Amino acid sequence: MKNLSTLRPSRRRFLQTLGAGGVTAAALSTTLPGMIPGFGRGMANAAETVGVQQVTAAPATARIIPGGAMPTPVWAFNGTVPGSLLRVKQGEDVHVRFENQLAEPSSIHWHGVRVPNAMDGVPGLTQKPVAPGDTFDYRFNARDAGTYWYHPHINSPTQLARGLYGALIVEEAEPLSVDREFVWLIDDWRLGENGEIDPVFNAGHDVGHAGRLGGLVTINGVANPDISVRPGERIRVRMINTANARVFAIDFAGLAPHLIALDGHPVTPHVPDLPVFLFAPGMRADFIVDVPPDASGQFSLIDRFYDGLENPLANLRVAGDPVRSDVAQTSMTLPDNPLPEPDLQNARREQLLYTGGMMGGGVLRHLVETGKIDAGFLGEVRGMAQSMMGMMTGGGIWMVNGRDPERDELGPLFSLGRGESCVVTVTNATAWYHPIHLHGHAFRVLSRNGQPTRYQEWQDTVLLAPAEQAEIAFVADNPGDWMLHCHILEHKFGGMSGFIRTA
Ligand SMILES: [Cu+2]
Repeated sequence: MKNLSTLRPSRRRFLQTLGAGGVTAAALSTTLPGMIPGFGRGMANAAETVGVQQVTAAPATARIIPGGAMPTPVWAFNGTVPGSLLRVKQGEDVHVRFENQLAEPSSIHWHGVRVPNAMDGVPGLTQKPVAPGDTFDYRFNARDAGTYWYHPHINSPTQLARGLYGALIVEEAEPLSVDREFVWLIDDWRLGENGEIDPVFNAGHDVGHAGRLGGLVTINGVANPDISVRPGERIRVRMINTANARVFAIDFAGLAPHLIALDGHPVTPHVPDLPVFLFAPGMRADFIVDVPPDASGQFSLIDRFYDGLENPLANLRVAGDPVRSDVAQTSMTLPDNPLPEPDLQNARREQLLYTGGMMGGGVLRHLVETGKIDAGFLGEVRGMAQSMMGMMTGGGIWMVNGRDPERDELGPLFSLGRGESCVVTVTNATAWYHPIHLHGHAFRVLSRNGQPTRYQEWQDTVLLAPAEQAEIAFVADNPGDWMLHCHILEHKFGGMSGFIRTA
């Protein structure tokens, strides 16, 4: 296979893409029952959660190779990729009994959900690993509505790449009025010659470049599915990027959907003004797609992140009688979640500086020369980096404030008082994209490259382009130790890791 991870992303389409509140366009799909064999896999058991929900991780097979030539051995939650769709109502108590039938330790992390610390699923930080044959009960209240997901948080580059992920949907008390709803888990698979999942994980080249990119993109385990839609239909599409490393630049084929939520939380509904929507690992995006009442033919959604290496995502085939004669006019505005508003005047200020990887030196130099990185802070970081040199144990491809938090055992990146507001300046002084994910909280993205964001969106995973700097703000209202790491899993492995401590 070509070495995809050395390629540079398309610049012309989204050079400043992340600028004002995100990007995009939109949309999505799912399918009518039975229309695409297997397309609904993993969605079949989407029943309301009642009592204890069992989620078991175990080896399985999945037909992800186009044409159904042969089943691929995978690891799966409840036997399917994606795993069972968990759907609850906002405010509901969730109780999941996780059983590990793998041959190695595992866990479940509830990505984006503001759970109690002991339920966060991070072995070594919030719980013991769940050993083979053991169970662990996860209990939390689903206080925020939105689109979330679950996956292991140990040996993640391997366990996610092998298929361990599923969606958690928390419904609003009053769901939006739409004709249908799709839940799309978008993945990227690196397969070997015989269709097996390439068993080499954390390869040095992947760690230092763009991560483990694959050559087969699927939605809900199906490559480029055909999905039937009707003229005039209004569809809510909940998208989740479950890939280890692939950032998608989604071209919505002129559908111009409205973005209504990011990382589960409502944003002012708007049609993103860039030609593609940048969608990084760990992120979620909810769109309202209105199929034009006079549409015919098909809308082919395409990933355009790399020029010349486009990935087909899905074909929305228009068929049937129009649902309505004009575009639906019902509200697209979601009710706010009960998130604490940071006090920006009195907030503690922290900095996170990401460096390293291939070709990062020039970016760091540029940011220093242009004053984006404070000289005093850089001095502290350099001192720390030097004191680290003797301790390096093979990681340290990437650094966070001069540290390798994945290995250095120097404790939290920073600590906060309970209820304290914090503004963090996050600087990507590398030549690569990084989606930075904070556990247990949502933060507002206040600015990018010094410019206020248009929508001040709440996120738990903020994508930073090379040389980009963002300010995020949150209230440390959830006590415990919380991971703060790059969601390109090979980057985390290589040092883009760490945690913060809330008293
Ligand atoms: Cu990264």
